[in-house]
Amino acid sequence: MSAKIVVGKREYFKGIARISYEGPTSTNPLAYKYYDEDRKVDGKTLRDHLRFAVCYWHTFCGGGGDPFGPGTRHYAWNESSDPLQQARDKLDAAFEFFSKLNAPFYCFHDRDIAPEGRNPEESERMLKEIVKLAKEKQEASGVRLLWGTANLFSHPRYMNGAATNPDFAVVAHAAAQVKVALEATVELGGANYVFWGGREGYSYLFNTDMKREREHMAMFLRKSAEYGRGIGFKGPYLIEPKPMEPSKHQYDFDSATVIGFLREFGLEKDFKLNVENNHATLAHHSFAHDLQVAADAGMLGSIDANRGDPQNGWDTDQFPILLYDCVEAMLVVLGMGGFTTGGFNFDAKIRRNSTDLEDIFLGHIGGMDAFARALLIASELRKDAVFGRVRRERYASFDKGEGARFERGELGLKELRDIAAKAGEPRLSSGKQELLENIVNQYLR
Ligand code: XLS
Ligand code: NI
Ligand code: NI
Repeated sequence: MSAKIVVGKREYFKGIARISYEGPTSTNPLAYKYYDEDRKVDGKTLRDHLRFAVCYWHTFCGGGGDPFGPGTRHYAWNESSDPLQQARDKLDAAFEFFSKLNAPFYCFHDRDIAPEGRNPEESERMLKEIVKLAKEKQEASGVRLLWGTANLFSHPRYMNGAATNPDFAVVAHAAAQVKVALEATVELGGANYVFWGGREGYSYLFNTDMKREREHMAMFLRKSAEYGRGIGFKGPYLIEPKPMEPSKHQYDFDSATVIGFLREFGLEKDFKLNVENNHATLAHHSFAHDLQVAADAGMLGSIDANRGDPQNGWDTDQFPILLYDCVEAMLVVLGMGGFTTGGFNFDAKIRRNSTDLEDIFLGHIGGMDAFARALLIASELRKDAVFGRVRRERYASFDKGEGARFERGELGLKELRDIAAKAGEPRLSSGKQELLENIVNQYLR
């Protein structure tokens, strides 16, 4: 079902109506060219395949500030000098935006939707008030919560980490925040709960007990997971890997590191991964690589959809528009059978000099169209006889005979040596990379 448009006391996006599908030849910038939400691909609608979410932080909290200068966008919903009123206005603007864009989901940090108070009680009270209003908005619009999370990185108290802070008093504060953020997520029917540990890492090894910090992080995650289950949270907890920024050495470096960490501490049943394109590239992987690592472990929970800049070494969080990247991602997602609770969250922001109010619509339309188009292409590619066959056939020698016995663990080095001696030098077989690359390009239409 499409979202029902909800406008608060004041209409923030005047002159912008529902964004609808108009097809690839449309010249209307405020229309979808590929995201035809009811169209079915492989038995599922585009809406259910992609489960798009808008993030609160970049879209409604960020105004374009960077380390060299302040924000350039002065949004009307940020005008009130009373922080709680500002939060209410922002909520109105956010739901007007979600519903006009017709995005089925959204995501937030606790501090995006409500201000930080002078103490945990005050912060809790304000968050609860906004959650109550958000619930009404969700019901009125049909827009749902993909995931909630706690901001454990902005406040100065977290400068040495949150769960991994060397000071126990800070760890307790972080826990107080996660407790309420979990309650908010449950109250709003969130499908997942995310942990991104931006400050969980270190900058100098010789003032850091890394072993102890990682153990604290595992304990913190275990206690958080237990609490969430106790209040009825059924979805997966997701760790979002990132190698650096703001910490130099972030403990959740990449998919492989996080999977190892979860298994090391016995957390793999409750936790999966939320993989972000720009974080994968900061770890010197491709997006598809980190997705595949998570998928192979049965732990690809959700995606933060964005893109980095090939020349920059930081998280530029641009909207994903590179079709080739998106197709590779969709091949992995379709290959694992699609999402269950997860989706594509646009953890992406418009550029500092994108100052028109419509620009946040244009960014999201571009990202949604890129993934919709990629989904159609990836689905076709997966049906291409040659494209599928090459990978399968490369491993055919393990499908029967001695190869199959090796996979079953029936052959030791002694037997393998005798097999090699008998068979002689193996025939070289081509990896057929260029063939596959050319086929992919043929489908990019
Ligand atoms: C920052 C992260 C962050 C998480 C949510 O780089 O991507 O935005 O997605 O805390
Ligand atoms: Ni990021
Ligand atoms: Ni992210």
